[in-house]
Amino acid sequence: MPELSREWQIWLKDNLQRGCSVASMVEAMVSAGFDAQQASAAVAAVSVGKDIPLKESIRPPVGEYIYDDWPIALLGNRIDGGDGWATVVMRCEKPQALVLDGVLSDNECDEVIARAKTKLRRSTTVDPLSGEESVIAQRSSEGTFFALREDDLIARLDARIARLMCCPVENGEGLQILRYGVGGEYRPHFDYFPPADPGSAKHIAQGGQRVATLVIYLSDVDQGGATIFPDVGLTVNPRKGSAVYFRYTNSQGQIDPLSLHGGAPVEGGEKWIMTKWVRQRRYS
Ligand code: PD2
Ligand code: ZN
Repeated sequence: MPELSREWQIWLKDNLQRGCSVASMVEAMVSAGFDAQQASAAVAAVSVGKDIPLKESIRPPVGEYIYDDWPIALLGNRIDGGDGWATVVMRCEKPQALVLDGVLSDNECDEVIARAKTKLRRSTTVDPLSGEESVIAQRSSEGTFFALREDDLIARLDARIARLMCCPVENGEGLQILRYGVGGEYRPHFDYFPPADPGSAKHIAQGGQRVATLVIYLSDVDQGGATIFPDVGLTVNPRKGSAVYFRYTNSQGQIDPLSLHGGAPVEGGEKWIMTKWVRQRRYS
């Protein structure tokens, strides 16, 4: 039985669910560099519901990742956002994660939602093979992006977030806004581009690997919708104006397998978030 990375396993399951033919999937795997026999065996196994062992070299074993000192300007339990302070209410060392209160005011949350509402589209994820954005069941939300410093409000938020995350504004991608209705979720995934995936190269070419994420909650959620880190049993409940920060690429370029995370299904009400991803180098 061939060994496959987590990303390839997800890709196989999603494509089977979408009704792709076995032949087209084998062909895609072969053009990504797999041996034809191995590709056929993998597609055949997944199509009859068999588990394929995970390839350890692609999902690095826990313990190898070296945690840098916190690259965040913590002053006691607070971080300076330039135009206000955020409070650290939870800190996790492995993976490096912080829960922050007071990142956005209620008015700012409402204003961002109002601006995003008119341009929502079904969310996409990066196809591990081609690197193209595609709609998959893995991610059932609607979303939109704001260009860096798109308007005065967004520029103020980009600047505050960069200060909180301790990185240049230009290393950040444009803010992404997501809305999940009841049942909406984002199944566990990594925010970094898996280095072994053929589709990652074109994303890493601009600005390098993703280093850290800040998920800001723009709304309270009546029930469900937590951000979860399943490998370490961490659950962060959404609260309007608060955020969860996590870091998964260290100064040596290693990636942290414990940063696996997801958005649990919303069970009541709706969930709005704003996400900032930061790269190793200037991105925009
Ligand atoms: O909605 C979330 O809580 C969530 C969970 C995991 C968002 C993201 N990842 C993301 O935007 O990357
Ligand atoms: Zn994520």
